[in-house]
Amino acid sequence: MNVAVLNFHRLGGSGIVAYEIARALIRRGHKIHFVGLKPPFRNNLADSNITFHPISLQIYPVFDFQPFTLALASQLSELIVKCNIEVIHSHYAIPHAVAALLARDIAQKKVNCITTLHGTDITVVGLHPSMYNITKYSIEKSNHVTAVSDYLNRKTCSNFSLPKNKIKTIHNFIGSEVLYSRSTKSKKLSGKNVSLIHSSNLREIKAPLEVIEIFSKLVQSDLERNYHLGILGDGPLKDKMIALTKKLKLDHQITFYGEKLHFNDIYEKADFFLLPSYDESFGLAALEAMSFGMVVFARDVGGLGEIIDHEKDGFLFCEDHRYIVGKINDLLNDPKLYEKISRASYEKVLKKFTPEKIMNEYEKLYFDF
Ligand code: GMT
Repeated sequence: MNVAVLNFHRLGGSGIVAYEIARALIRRGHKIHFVGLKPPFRNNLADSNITFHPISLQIYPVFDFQPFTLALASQLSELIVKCNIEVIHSHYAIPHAVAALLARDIAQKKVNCITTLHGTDITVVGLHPSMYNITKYSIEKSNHVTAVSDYLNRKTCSNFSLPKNKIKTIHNFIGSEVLYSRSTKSKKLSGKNVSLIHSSNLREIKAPLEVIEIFSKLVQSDLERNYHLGILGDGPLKDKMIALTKKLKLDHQITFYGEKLHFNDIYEKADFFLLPSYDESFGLAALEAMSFGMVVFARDVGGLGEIIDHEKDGFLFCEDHRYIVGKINDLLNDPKLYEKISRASYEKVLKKFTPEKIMNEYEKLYFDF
């Protein structure tokens, strides 16, 4: 099948998921057409079954804002005809699903419009009064709508007064090239050196300042060990994080890596992952960490409980930082327990979150038209 994929090219969970779905579809013999301003962040356009179609924008002084959605819809409608597009898979309702529906109407062809909801398109953007009606419309008019967790599914149905069977939950997964290349299937603690990771877009919702506060309390709790925290990603709170790091005199123990395309070497060596987000429809960052056997501590919000079984393959916490510090110390003092949870975390990914498990569900929707 010829499948057009609309997604945000910037580093972020939805783009990563769009790209991994595309790679899995190629292995199943489909042809993928990424359509957007730039190729996806994690891209390998060397594959002859992937084509990138750039969208051009008209710069015209009358426009206060360039109408990207309209340009996308217009150029996508041409591609539907030229490339015989049978499926448009939109990641994020706004603006992608809307552009897909418009393009199909313009082209007047039979095209299966599939929309995958990732989180903030529903919990933030779509709920804003300026976008509510068009978000609801894009969901109602798509042929199939998927959400990356039951949590997001329920929330969308309730926020937009949709029937319960309108949306199908399909969890995210870890791409097989990434997953099966892991050299560590479970981790062992390495004596006095303890390494922690946080990775996000460093926005308010990810509570990245709390990551530094938790780390500081951990360092204070045992001055005998050598702790290191690695921060991956970039975003609006980075400067405040750097200032807090300096204030707490943690400069030598915290590294800001920025946005990193290749992070295997860092993740392979890390023991714990911190994700104190205030909301997280799924938490792909946590799943990626688990696929390296890291022990994840995540706030008990959103869809994180659909990934982590508390105290079995990771930890879900509420407000109290003392809980995290206490639990990390317990695990450091009991390396066998640490290893058990680390192994369980990797095995959970293998058992539930591989393309082999998830992709059949997407493919069924592609053919159901
Ligand atoms: O986490 C973000 O803010 C980025 C956002 C995105 O669209 O890239 O992530 C959302 O989609 C990811 C992939 O499905 C999920 O793993 C994240 O939980 C979700 N973010 C939020 O719900 C805040």
